[in-house]
Amino acid sequence: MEKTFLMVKPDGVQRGLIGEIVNRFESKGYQLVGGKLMTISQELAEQHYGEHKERPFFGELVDFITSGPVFAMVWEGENVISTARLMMGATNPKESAPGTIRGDFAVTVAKNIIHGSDSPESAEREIGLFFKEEELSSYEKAVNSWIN
Ligand code: DAT
Ligand code: MG
Repeated sequence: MEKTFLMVKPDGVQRGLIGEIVNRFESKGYQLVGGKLMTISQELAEQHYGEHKERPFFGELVDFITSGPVFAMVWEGENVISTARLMMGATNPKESAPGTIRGDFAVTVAKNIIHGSDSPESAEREIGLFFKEEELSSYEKAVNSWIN
């Protein structure tokens, strides 16, 4: 089953949005297979956001993502990578539709509440950066036959 890496950023944790965000993915019908509150090191931040290292906002982005605890998660389900991106909304909250996480809870691009992998390759890479294999649970829920 497809898996993605999602993370409530430090602004989302400070604003008390972990439960709201977990609830959206649970209610949708996706399954949580890993989760932890953690503080990201400078090194992990630079690896995670490596694709942006030449961008002018890179320093600010690394400072922000290391500024407080994040809630890192792995979610599983059919088409979860691209559907989670839809549920998050556009990167810039000025363009995120109401009803999406960023559309409902964020105002500026630098503090946009949530991260989500953007492709199967980045999902695999990011899950590997944040989680050891033994930190992920594989389990069946009886309700799955009513979702898939
Ligand atoms: P996404 O998080 O939607 O995958 P991204 O990978 O393009 O977006 O950028 C990573 C993060 O960097 C994004 O969530 C917020 C920050 N960011 C992007 N563009 C920015 C900008 N122009 N100014 C400040 N921060 C920006
Ligand atoms: Mg991205």
